[in-house]
Amino acid sequence: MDLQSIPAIADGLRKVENTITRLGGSSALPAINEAAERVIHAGGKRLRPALTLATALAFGKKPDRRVITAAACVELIHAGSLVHDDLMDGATQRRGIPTLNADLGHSKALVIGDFMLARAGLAALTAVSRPVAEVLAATTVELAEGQFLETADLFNRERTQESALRSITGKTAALFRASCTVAAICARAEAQDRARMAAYGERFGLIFQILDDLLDLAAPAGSMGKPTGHDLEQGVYTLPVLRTRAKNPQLLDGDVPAILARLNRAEIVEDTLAYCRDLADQAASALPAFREPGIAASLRGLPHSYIDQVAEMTRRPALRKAI
Ligand code: GRG
Repeated sequence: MDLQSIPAIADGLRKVENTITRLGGSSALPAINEAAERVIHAGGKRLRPALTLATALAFGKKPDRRVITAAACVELIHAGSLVHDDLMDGATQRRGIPTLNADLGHSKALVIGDFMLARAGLAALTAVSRPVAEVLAATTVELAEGQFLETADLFNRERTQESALRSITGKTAALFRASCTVAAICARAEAQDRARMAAYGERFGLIFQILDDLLDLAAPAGSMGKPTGHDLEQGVYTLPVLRTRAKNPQLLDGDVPAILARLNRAEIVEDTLAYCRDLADQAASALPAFREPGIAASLRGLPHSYIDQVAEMTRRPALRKAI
């Protein structure tokens, strides 16, 4: 399922793109604009702003300037957090081009990530609404906390599943949740429906991160642009690994090749996909009764469709595409 194949979403995303470009290029300092624009234009699936647009449309709200700006702010926060993430990981490539830290050094990358996050906050406050700005500010806090929890647990063989879940809820699912919530606010949805959309977005975000973690272990070698077991190498013991460790307490003993040799690829794929399918059922049943049944059906099917796509990727490497 591809949200971007829905004409109203494709049209909205073109406007979102213009707004992100304008915001990313709005510094008084040309060097900041150049760096921010490079990150923004390097690509990315634009899944989060597509979710914002889909949610607004599902509530019968046309994507007006506020909705478009809210969607652009969500993507700008995502992009800024990726700049910080690359910095923390010492990553040299993202979206097929050198990372800012590799190109400009640690300090400049740090403040350009800060600029993107702060610029999104300012735009949300001045061009959307105070409630949307509050949601995005609270989400940025959660992103930092989620990432902190992951950092605090690096190489911790006693890491619990609860701790991993809490971390990914903050570092990834919170922004998916916000992508949906800001649209529900713009559409003046009832509080109950906002909460339902938030639950949907959070579950979808968890699925998205858990499958990202699974692909790190189970995608065919060379298909992800990084070596198999990169997270393990970095000391991040992800939920799929921790669920496997529950059945095999010695799993994390020894070095990364030993751990990978102990992992039964078929078993971890099957277990993780089943776990995600349960979350996808929860996401679908959280959805409110919408005014636009077509978009509602797309939202309902989206998490399962993404799971199917990843299941296919674990079998065949060439299938990664925009959803
Ligand atoms: C202070 C806001 C703030 C951030 C600092 C570094 C950090 C804390 C948070 C980052 C958390 C992080 C990197 C989460 C990963 C989320 C994820 C799965 C990213 C990949 O998303 P895609 O596949 O990327 O949608 P594209 O490139 O398609 O946009």
